[in-house]
Amino acid sequence: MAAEPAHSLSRHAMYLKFEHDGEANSGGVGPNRGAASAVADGSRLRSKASGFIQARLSRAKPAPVCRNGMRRMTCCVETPFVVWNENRNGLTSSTASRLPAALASVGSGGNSMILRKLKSTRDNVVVRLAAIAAGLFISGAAALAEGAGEGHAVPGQMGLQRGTTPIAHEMHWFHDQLLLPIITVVCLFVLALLVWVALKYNEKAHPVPSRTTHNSLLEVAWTIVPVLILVVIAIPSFRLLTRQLVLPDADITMKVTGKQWYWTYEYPQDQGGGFSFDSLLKPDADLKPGDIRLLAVDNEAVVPVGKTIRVQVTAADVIHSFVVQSFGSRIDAVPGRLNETWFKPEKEGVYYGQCSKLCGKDHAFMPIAFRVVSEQEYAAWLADAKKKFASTDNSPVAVAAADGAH
Ligand SMILES: [Cu+2]
Repeated sequence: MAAEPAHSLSRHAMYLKFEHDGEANSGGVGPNRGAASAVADGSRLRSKASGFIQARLSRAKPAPVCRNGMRRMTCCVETPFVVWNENRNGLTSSTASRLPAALASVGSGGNSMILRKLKSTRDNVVVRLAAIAAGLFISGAAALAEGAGEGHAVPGQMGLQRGTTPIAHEMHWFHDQLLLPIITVVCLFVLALLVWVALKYNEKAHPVPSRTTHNSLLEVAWTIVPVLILVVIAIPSFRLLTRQLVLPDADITMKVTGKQWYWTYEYPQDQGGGFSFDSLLKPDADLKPGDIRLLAVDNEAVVPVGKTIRVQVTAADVIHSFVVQSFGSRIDAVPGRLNETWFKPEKEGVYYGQCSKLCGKDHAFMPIAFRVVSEQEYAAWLADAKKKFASTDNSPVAVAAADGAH
């Protein structure tokens, strides 16, 4: 029997011989009483198994029902795993070399040996699946760590843009350390339950369904546990929202107005400015080396590093939304209403954002660009900007709302 080619028919034969010989012996009824004689006579087994295969292939007879004790996973769950695995991988894997030996052992009375072989094959599958899962997890984590761009997204990035303000750090902690682990555990738990139910309580393995309808402890648990999870999420969530929306004392206040389809930045006179300018997407033809297509603008807003910047946000036409991911800032720009957000950049650089409210045909083409510079550079820029933008708006610009009047 060892010389027999280990094609799928043989594997199937092994399974059928091993598990359903009792049925073959007794005409399809009664307990598994033919097993002992099957071990004693390998050739007889083979012919019986072949008969079963023929019956199965021709579909003249329904699939054999397991009579080997419904609680045993090895009977109706394990073997499909073997067949599945072999069909998927062909016979190139190490299991291929083990199968002829397993078949040979039938003739020498090795039922328990087959069982061990099957178990080791199942373990192999589990190990492989675990390896795949671990690989995905590691590559995902690496992508999360590497993919973060400084001030903008990068191709192939997974995860959030690197944060550069206290709020952004807190948001990232909330997402990476709290939400992601919770959703991962919940998903894996639900997946495990589904797999368990599908394998253990399918029609084949569990032909007589349970009549259980209530389990008070279980029902209380699946009500209380999600509530507790939501409470655990809600506490830091509300704390973060509060920190975002309650503005600290600001060093600089500026005003940003969303328009179809660009942004206007105003630096009030009482904040050292007294000018405003429009900031439009740079067309492809104007891009210089280092510019990022669809993010670079003609006039960037400039702010000093390490200062608390308060941004008053409104719109002139339709609703826009002021979002700079690296700052953790997101606030709607609503015509006739003055919203506020704030950020305190920790690092110099250029940080990009986008309008995040569908506002018309060029919604995708009105980026936000903030250049964070040192205080000296900021002072120099202010002086230049006053001259550069003075002609565009002669009316003095002042902070729209008194401090603390929000
Ligand atoms: Cu917009």
